[in-house]
Amino acid sequence: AYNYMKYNSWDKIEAWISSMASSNPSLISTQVIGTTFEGRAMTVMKIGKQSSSTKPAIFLDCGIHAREWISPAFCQWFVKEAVETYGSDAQMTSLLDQMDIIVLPVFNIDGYAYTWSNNRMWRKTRSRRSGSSCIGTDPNRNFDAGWCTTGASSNPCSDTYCGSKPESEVEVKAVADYIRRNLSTIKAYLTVHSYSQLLLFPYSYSYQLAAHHSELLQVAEGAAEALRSLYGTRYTSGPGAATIYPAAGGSDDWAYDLGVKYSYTFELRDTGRYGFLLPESQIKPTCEETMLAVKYITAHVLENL
Ligand code: 0X9
Ligand code: ZN
Ligand code: ZN
Repeated sequence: AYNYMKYNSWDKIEAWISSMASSNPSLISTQVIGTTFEGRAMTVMKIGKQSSSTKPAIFLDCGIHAREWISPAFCQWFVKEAVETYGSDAQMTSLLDQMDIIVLPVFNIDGYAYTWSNNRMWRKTRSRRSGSSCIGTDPNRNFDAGWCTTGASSNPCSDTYCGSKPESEVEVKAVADYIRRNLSTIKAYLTVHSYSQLLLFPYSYSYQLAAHHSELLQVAEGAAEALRSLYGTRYTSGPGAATIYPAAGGSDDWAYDLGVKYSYTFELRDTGRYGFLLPESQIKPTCEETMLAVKYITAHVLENL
């Protein structure tokens, strides 16, 4: 059986995506949305009860940053829980009856594979460009949202390199194209990072408050309270710029400005003791508590369709 309580290599995750889809055909369909710089297929899993009409959807991605291993572990956990609890858990059942959750289990696959093979602390993509021997762009600085104006670097050797232009990274372009193509159905954008125990929403490229600031804050605080109810884990909620740091080119700000109102970035456990090297013993509790926050947000999105 698949071990959700361990970190899994890309090869294992890739095989898991296929096997989950083939063993749950009534709940999961897959679609390849692009190819990474090194040629790996980017596959999204659409989770939801099949319907003849197009359902509203939530886009959930994990693994934008390669070294944040708890993030892909959460996307896998989410899919497992969805499949296991559909039909028994009332909230999950009504969610999947009414909406589709589109899960991208690993956004930055090349970077993730590199953290397994060469450098555990790699963050960026693995793209090469002429004129520099340094490799990779920060995918969360490469979206077209105040691109490279603050908290990002134009130096290709930096860990926060914004790329040669917005969407220069094929992985970013693939996700942005998918969301643009499906914009009329996508009601929320959730992206999972680590670490710091934060629930962030726009803006990060500016200190300006989002048009829906008070609703976004209220939902974030409710989600953080739900998360805390399980093991007492404390999260801080707020707009990215003021809560973590100003940083342009992020997926959350981009999705929000495109029109996806409920746009949130999770920064999962911990607050720095283990940081990116979160022990496997914390995978289950971290994922279980995060499920409560994600379900809280989805319930709010459902109420406001
Ligand atoms: O800096 C980031 O991209 C995220 N933190 S991390 O430690 N996982 O790298 C925070 C992203 C917040 N949102 C934006 N900056 N748009
Ligand atoms: Zn990150
Ligand atoms: Zn609500």
